[in-house]
Amino acid sequence: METVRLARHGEIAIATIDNPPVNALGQALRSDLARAVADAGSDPGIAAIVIAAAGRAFIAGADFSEFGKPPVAPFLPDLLDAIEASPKPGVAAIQGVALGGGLEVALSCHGRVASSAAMLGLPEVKLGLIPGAGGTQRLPRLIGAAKAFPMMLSGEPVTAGRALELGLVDEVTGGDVVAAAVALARTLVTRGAPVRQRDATVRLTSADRETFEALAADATKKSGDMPNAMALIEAVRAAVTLPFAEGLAVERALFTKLLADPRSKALRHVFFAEREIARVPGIGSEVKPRPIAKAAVIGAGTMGGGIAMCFANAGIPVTLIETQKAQIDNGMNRIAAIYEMSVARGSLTPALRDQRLALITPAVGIAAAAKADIVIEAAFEEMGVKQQIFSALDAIVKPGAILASNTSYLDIPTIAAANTRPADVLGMHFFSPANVMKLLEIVRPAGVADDVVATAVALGRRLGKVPVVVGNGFGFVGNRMLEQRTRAAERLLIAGALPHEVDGALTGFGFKMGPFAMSDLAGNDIGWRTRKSRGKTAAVADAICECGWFGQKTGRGYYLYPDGARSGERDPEVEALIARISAEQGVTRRNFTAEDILARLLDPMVNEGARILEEGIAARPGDIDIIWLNGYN
Ligand code: 3H9
Repeated sequence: METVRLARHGEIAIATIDNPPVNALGQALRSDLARAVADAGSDPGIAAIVIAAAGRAFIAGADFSEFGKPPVAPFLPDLLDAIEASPKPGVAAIQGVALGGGLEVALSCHGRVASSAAMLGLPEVKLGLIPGAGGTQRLPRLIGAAKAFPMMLSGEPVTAGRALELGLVDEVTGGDVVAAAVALARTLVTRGAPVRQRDATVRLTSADRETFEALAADATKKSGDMPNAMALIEAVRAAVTLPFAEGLAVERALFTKLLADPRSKALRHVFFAEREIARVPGIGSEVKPRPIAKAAVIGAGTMGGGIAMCFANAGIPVTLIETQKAQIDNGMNRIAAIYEMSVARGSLTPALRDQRLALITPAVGIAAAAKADIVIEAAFEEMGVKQQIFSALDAIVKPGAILASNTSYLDIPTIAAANTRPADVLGMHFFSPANVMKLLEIVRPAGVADDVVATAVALGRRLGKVPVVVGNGFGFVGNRMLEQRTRAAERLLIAGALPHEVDGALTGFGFKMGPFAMSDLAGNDIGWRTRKSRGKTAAVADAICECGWFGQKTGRGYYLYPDGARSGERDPEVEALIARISAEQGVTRRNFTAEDILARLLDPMVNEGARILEEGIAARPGDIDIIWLNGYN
């Protein structure tokens, strides 16, 4: 057998799973495990079987890469039936994570021992699914539906200690988990016929059922639009009301249906894309990042301040640089106010606030960047300003220091040309608010050294970001696609739609915000300034800015924000202004359905994404998805 080693410890068989990297239950493993169970079952010298595993995971669950392909026997539910039905007790020796199908294997055993570092969970909901190999039926029988349901609904794994409290495992050990499992197996042998989860009904009391129904009602209120949450309720209800075999059939039907749901397919695609972005084409593990002990950020505006906070939050000392004392004071006050808000909310302790603030050194003048291992420029979005800074840095920073620009659109090689060390220059594009948003586009121009890119990626992770390496080109990936949507949204207004209709279509689709609410939040003047610098116009957007309606900060933009409101109200004046512009352009306004609006907003983005791939600005389609998930919600 390739994925399971069978050994003996006296009358106890030990089947050790070894299917790197995470012992996922692919066809080969299912087949080998089925054979190991059958061999142990038919061997008269064997009294019990311990299922153990090598590596960092006990079993990470079903093998995702098989989902969507025609299933090949042996099927996991059948294998678990065989383990459970065996007249010889089976004991799981859980040394690492037991997730999804992995925990379901353990649940089909007659006893479970976990090492103290193990984590156990049924995370299927996070993939738009529910457990599909008996988890929804066996877990409620083992620990009660009132405890099993929330565990499956959150999908969060529990520690071994918590698992013991829940009754999910029989024993937790800080020592040799296989030896402890062998000892438990011997005890179970002396007790006679093993207790099977399918027959266990002692926990399924009417009180348990009532608590579960109350939790289910609450979940329906909160997640009624989530098909997996609703399916989970149905499956657990089957566990507490139907015989085991019927409950299993209900679970199977629901699981199969969810597997084909596009939302689940998308979540699985994201799982792999998240791991794929760690692999930067052309940069292998032999490329070592440069050490980063000190940083400098140039520009203490909203972006620069947010970036400095990222460093402080990660425990890296950072010098925040401005040209004038008044500007740096403003910047530091803004940072202090943001930390203060976190303290008031209870998400940050005063001690941690002080520690973080102490890591940010305010300074006036670029010479303060001299000792930094990395300098991130977050100054005004103008090529001349950026070139001046990069030219000045040349004479100041130490050899090997990395020079990054936080530009959202500008050409990195043109910025780097102001400097004699272009191999050390790249883009590090943070998203606003920089201390919150996870996305970090790392812009890799031709000519930058590989170890500089590797350093930026490693640093991005240290800062708690999701770093995605992209090529150089106007707006890189995220903003380049966003620009297509922005233009389409403006065209929709002139053609007949209103701001709330456009925003509503996008939020209905699943975005957290529509383009006009987002522009009002960020400040409409930002786009206005960019358009002017590029000699571009947008009739409605320009007219709104000409009125001084810059968005939330001025109390009105595309919407009205009376008394500092955070969400906008329709503004009849804006709607009249839009109608006037349509008339001026000779456009007869018409109605749009939400579907029409979506197509007009999203199709140009999809096309732009395809062009981005074609030009090699993004390495893989999944990279674009990760950018949109983490940068634009
Ligand atoms: C399920 O079980 C359904 C059943 O109820 C019913 C069935 C009928 N399959 O994350 P990492 C790969 S649903 C295939 O970087 P870590 C991963 O792509 C399943 N591959 O390591 C990566 O590959 P690469 C429920 C998988 O140490 C490598 O393993 N289970 C799977 O940070 C290392 O992964 C889950 O949802 C898989 N199931 O974290 C658990 N899992 O190196 C999902 C991982 O080529 N997995 N890979 O990029 C995890 O949460 C984490 O991977 C884990 C390890 C905690 C296990």
